[in-house]
Amino acid sequence: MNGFIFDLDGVIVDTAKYHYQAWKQLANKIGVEFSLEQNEQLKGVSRVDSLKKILHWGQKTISGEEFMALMTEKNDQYLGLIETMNEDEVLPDVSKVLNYLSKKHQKIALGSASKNAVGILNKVNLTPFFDAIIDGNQVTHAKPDPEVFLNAAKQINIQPEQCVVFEDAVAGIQAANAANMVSIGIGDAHVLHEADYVFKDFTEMSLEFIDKLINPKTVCN
Ligand code: B16
Ligand code: MG
Repeated sequence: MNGFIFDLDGVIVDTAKYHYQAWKQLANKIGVEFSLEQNEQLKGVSRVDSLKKILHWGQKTISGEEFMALMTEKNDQYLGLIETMNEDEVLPDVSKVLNYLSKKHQKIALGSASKNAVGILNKVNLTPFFDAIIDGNQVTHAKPDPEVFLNAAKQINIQPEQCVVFEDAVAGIQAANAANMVSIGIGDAHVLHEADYVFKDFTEMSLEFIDKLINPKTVCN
């Protein structure tokens, strides 16, 4: 039996567009420009580090109190945007892969930087697939630190070397590699070149490939 650890934002659901809207509104309010390219750099980055980056880009210095208020404001805005999210927003073939792994009795975990992960998984009705959920509320060191994935492996009781990570962020791929896990990038092959394998999305991943991950000794052409 192996462990399969999924990142959430960008792998299971596309919440980047909601994070973008919420951050953009907040940044513009404090007089900072915020582009889609900058939003790309926030993928996989924690809420607190995202705000630090935005303030740095805008060369703004604020008090600790203001910082906390802005964090709350962004999250409230984000929660409003994802309120009506449902299973229609699950990315293509994610459910097919989860069903297959579950049918093959593999252990499945979530390894996300988001503090809203549990709520989102519930909204899209995927919670029952997960044997463990490690999110931003349970880690002290953000990706590229391997903590989130090592923690997930521990919870499902599978050795790190027998775990596979699906990630859309460079920092997440680096975290998986640092944890000695098989890293699978979901997205652009150039951006995610440090991953062991890269797929544009799950529609490109065959069940034969997943079989190979489940049992590396399986010969697969
Ligand atoms: P929250 P992941 C990450 O989730 C997002 O990619 C990133 O853009 C976001 O800032 C971070 O979660 C924190 O999210 O504000 O909901 O705690 O990709 O690690 O699943
Ligand atoms: Mg992600």
